[in-house]
Amino acid sequence: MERTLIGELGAHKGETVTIKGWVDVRRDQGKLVFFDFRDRSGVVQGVVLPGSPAMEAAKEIRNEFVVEVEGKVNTRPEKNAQAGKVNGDIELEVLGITVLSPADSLPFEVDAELNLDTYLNNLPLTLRTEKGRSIFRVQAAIIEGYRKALRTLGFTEFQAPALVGGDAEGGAGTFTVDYYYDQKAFLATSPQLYKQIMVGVLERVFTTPKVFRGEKSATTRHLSEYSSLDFEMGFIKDHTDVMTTLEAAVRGMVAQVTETHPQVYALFGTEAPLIPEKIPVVKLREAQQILGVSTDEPDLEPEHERALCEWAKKEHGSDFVFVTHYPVSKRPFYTYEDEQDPGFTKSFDLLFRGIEITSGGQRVHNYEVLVEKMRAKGLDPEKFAFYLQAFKYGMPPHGGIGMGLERFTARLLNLPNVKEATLFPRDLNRIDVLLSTDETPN
Ligand code: AMO
Repeated sequence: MERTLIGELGAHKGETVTIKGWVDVRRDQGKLVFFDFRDRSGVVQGVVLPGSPAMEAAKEIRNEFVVEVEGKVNTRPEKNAQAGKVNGDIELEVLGITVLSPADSLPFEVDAELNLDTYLNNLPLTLRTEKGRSIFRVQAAIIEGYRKALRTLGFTEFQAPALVGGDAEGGAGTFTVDYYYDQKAFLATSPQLYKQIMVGVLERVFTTPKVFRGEKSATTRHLSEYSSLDFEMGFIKDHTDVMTTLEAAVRGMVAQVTETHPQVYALFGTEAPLIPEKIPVVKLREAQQILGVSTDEPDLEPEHERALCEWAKKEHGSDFVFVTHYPVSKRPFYTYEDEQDPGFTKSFDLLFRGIEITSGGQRVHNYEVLVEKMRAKGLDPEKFAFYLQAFKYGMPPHGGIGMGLERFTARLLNLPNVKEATLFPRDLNRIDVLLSTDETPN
C-alpha cells in the first residue's frame, strides 16, 4: 500500500493506511502496547490491541526501530484527545508491523536532560529528539529568511572560497593547510575580501560560507567552524545604510521562523524576539557611559553586552541593540574611519539577547587610503595585491556585515551554548568526538 505521511493522517480518519518511520517511544501497558511513530512530517500514537496479529512483533520492537506499519486511523474519544497537538485527536490502531531496520537498545533516555558532552558525543542519535529536530529546522528557516530578504533587495548569492592565501580579519586565529609546492594555505576566517571584490562585480552580494577560527578559549559562544551569513553592498551613504539592510534581513529571518514554526518559541521556553520599528543605536562610548564603565576600553566585555541588552529591552522594548563607532585600533584594516569622529570607525556590532551576533560597517574604498591602512596595521600590501585590484579599478563606497548563524539560532531559541545550535560543532576539544585531553592542541 502507498505510504501516507504521518502529518497527513488527519485527512484519513476511518481508513486503513501504511506509514513508515521510526519508533519514537514504546510503552507497554498490560495487554496493550502503545507506540509513538515518527516520520519527517510528524508523530502519531499507535496502539496494538489484545489479539492483534501485530502483537508478537510489537513485543520485540524497541525505540528507534525503523518500521512499516499498517493501521486504521481512529478518532480518539473526546476525553483522550490532546487539543492543539498535531494528530492529538487520532490514534492509529496497529494491524501489522514490518521491521525495516532494527536498532540497538539506546544507551540512555534520549529525552532526559543530558549533559552537553553526552548530547554531543551521540549526535547521530540525540539529533533525532524533538529538540534536535526543531533546532535545525529553525536554522534552515533562518537561512531561508535571510536569502529571501536579501534577494528581494536585489542581492545575488555567490560562493566564497574556503582555501585562502592569507587572513583578512587580522588577529583571528587561522588554521594552516599544507598546499602544493611546499606552500602554506589557510582556511578562510571570513569571506571578507571576496565579498568586497564581488561588490565591484555585482554591486549587492551575499554568501553563507563555513569559516574557520582557531579559537583557543573554550566558551559558550566560540566555535572553530561556523556558518557566516555575510552580505556586502555598493553605493552606500555610510554605515547606516548597511544597518538598515541588516534590520530588514533580521526581520525576514525572524518572520520566516515565526511563520513556519509558530510553536517553537514555547517549546524552548522563550518568545518571538522584540524588534521595534527602529532598533536602538548607541555609540560604544555612550554604551560605556550607560553601563558606568571606562570609555577608554576599546570593546565591550561579555557582561557589558548582557547588561546593554537588558537596558535596550527595558528602555526601548528591543531584544536587539546596535553599538557603533569602535576605535580604529580595534577594527580590521578595511574599516572606514569617521571623518566627524577621528580615531573611531563607521562600524557597528549588533547585539541580540546578551551577545554580539554581527559585525559590520562601511569599508575603505579608496586604493591609496586602503594601502595606508594596511601598513598602519603592519600588513604587507604586496600580499593583498590580488584583492587590491578591485580598488585600483574603481570601487564604489560600500559596506556589509558578517553574522554568526549559530549564535543567532542559539539566542533565538534560548540555548545557553552555541554548540547546541551547531549541527556538528568543532571546538578546542572536539571534532565529533572529544580529542585527547592529555595534550593541549596547538
Ligand atoms: P567578526 O570577526 O566580528 O567579523 O565575526 C562576525 C560574526 O561572526 C560570529 N563569530 C563567531 N561565531 C562562532 N564562533 C566564533 N569563533 C566566531 N567568531 C565570530 C559572530 C560575529 O559577530 N568580516 C567581519 C564581518 C564584516 O565586517 O562584514 C567579521 O568576520 O556572530
